[in-house]
Amino acid sequence: MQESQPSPIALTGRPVISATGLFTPAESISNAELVSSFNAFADRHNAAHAEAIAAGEAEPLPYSSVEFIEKASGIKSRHVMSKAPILDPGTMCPRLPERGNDELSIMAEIGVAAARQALERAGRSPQDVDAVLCAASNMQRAYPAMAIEIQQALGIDGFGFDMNVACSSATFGIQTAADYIRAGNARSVLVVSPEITSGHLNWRDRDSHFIFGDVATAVLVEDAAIAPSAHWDILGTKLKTVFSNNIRNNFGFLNRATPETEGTPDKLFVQEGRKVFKEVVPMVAQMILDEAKRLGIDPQTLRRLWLHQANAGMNRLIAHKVLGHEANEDESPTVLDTYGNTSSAGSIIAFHQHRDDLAAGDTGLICSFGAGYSAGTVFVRKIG
Ligand code: CO8
Repeated sequence: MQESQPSPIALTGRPVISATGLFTPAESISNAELVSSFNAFADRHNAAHAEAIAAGEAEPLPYSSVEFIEKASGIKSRHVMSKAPILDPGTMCPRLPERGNDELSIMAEIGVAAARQALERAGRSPQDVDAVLCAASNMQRAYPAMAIEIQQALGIDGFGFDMNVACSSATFGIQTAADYIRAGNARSVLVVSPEITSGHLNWRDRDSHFIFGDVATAVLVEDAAIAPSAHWDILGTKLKTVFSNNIRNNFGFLNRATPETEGTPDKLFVQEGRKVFKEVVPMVAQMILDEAKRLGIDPQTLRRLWLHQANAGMNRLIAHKVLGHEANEDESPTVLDTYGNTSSAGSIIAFHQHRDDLAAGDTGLICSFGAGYSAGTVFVRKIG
């Protein structure tokens, strides 16, 4: 007699967020530590160029300030993967020891840690997952894809690929995963965002040295039919890109550092922060309002906004335009103070840490914005 096979679950094609995961590096740098290191570097630089400065041929480097950083950005501290070399005024960048090809890469390692937590929280085993998207601002190598290494480390049978849409990588990843579910091409997709931003930040640039921090997040997007009973329905996703040079990093395989170009600032993160602020706020607020209208959601009824964490002032303005009043910390929580800007991971950290108190039926918005320009919205509703 033949053994009976378990009957396959009928899929719904409705994507939901089953769980999220977070990896936070153990080390962190306070504004005071950061500014002290920068100012020591400025002293060294100014001493080395004292003659040119005295002759009026060069400008001295001004000091950075703790007060400015907190007031301009809302950031008080950031986590990093390699603290001592970043703070050493003679180094001022992370030193991450090279690993052999048979060892797990550092980006994959922190991605796996976040992914394992998401799987655990969903009560899911890696064997249930069909795909891994590694969605982040910069990959540590060209290939093989970080996503495939994460897939291998977790023991997932399926497929994976990398995607980079700067700070919007995670929301673009969530929509891509949701589309696989909607099309019936996957039942369970991990969107992993390991962000080692400390490697592409110019720690010698006073205008931006305070902005970024390291972290990894993971979002498990699944068909509602197999999701745990407590989950978040994805009501709608929307993506937008508009080309801008105001946030740029020219590092790439076609312009490898030579002795002449070594350390040139354009091979690291550069931005026109003021322009970004002015141009992105209205673009994102309008995008949220348009998408809410399309979905038939009154934006003023949104229970919580988990916004991209780049600047506390930007979030205040966007939240005000969306909700119609000044948002409090409960309506638009910030993780900027302790994490800094973690690129694509920021809105996911906020969602991960600030959602358990919401009631079933509450509707909220995960929203990212950043280089490209790029922006993504994911409207979600709590179930169970
Ligand atoms: N200490 C003291 N003073 C300072 C400092 C400092 N560290 N830095 C600047 N100042 C001074 C300036 O010299 C200037 O002085 P003055 O008026 O005399 O010329 C004054 O402060 C004002 O400077 P700004 O105009 O630059 O200051 P803002 O008030 O505009 O604040 C911010 C600067 C915080 C950068 C703000 O403009 C901002 O947050 N803008 C938006 C940034 C943003 O959202 N960027 C998106 C980046 S995320 C992304 O998509 C990138 C993805 C890639 C990730 C890679 C990671 C490395």
